[in-house]
Amino acid sequence: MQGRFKLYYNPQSRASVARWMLEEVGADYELVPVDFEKGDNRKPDFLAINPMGKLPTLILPDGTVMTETAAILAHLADCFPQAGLASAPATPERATYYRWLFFAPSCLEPAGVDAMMRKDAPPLPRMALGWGSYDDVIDTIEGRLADRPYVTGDSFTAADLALGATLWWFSMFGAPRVKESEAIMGFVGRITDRDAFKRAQATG
Ligand SMILES: N[C@@H](CCC(=O)N[C@@H](CS)C(=O)NCC(=O)O)C(=O)O
Repeated sequence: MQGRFKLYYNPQSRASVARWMLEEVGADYELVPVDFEKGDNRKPDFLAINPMGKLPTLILPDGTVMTETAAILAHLADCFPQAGLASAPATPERATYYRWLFFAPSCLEPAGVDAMMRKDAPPLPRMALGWGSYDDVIDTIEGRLADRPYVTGDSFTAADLALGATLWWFSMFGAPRVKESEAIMGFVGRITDRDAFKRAQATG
């Protein structure tokens, strides 16, 4: 794909996941630093771009604004098919890819944030929660990774990046059961060994 992407960026944020993906696909991009401590993301000029005041915020080469990490990953995977990070549309493989790509922001992430931040609070009703329970989510991911290296099968896709980035983050912030899980930590080790991940960790 032609043109330069612009990523509003803070290394301590989900913008690092979008940056990882930009590195995976070999996109031309620039970073616009956003300092949370100075409140850059709550200033009117940034809120005019993303009224949520959140990162990642990605400007596509044509000026379109994108937010939502998983959506950004999906779009970049489609824009750079040569990177091979998405299955072909309207195939069973694509269905599986979507399933796990969406599982990251709709189940894994809220379940983990709830488990880490409301540790001593009574559990929320399982039926009302999209993620059911934290244990269901972790059991499901462990089951999925028990006999395959990546959630969609034998090769790495944007769905692995979405899930793996969140699991990596959970492993550092002490989310229950993550560090103890061989299947999960094996997966995290595989994906954080990628060159694009290492490049995205570089400062700047
Ligand atoms: N739903 C968004 C969540 C984005 C998000 O919460 N970003 C955090 C950083 S990891 C943020 O920008 N926080 C700053 C704030 O809310 O003031 C996504 O998946 O991309």
